[in-house]
Amino acid sequence: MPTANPAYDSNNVFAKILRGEIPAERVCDSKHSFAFYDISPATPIHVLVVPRGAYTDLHDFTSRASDEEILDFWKLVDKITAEQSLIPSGFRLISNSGPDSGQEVPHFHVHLLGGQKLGPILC
Ligand code: D5M
Repeated sequence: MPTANPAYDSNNVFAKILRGEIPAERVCDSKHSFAFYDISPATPIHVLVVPRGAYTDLHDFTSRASDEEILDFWKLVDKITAEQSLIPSGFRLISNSGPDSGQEVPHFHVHLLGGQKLGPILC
């Protein structure tokens, strides 16, 4: 993994989950990535997928992570949605990035939402 981004706050809640300092309800994991249930689900199934490395947002992840980490991450997303059939009748993938998005936790993550008929994308 590359040198930590100086803008990365290692005290964020997902960093603590990854270090095992606070609990999370695991969905599945892989060498470079971890998936767990959102603590305040917006839909009946609401999973968060994070890389284990210290990346603040999508651009930070894509520009600094290795190809192996990036492939591992998207493969885990695909495993949850396709192989594991956790969200069998469709899902939505969202990643908040930067202040305008309302990103609360400054560790790159994607939300996998499903388990109900979803309405139009919110603005
Ligand atoms: O979304 C951050 C998400 O992280 C938000 O949906 C709540 C969730 N969250 C916060 N703390 C926890 C813990 N401890 N476990 C599981 N989920 C958590 P964002 O895209 O940053 O706005």
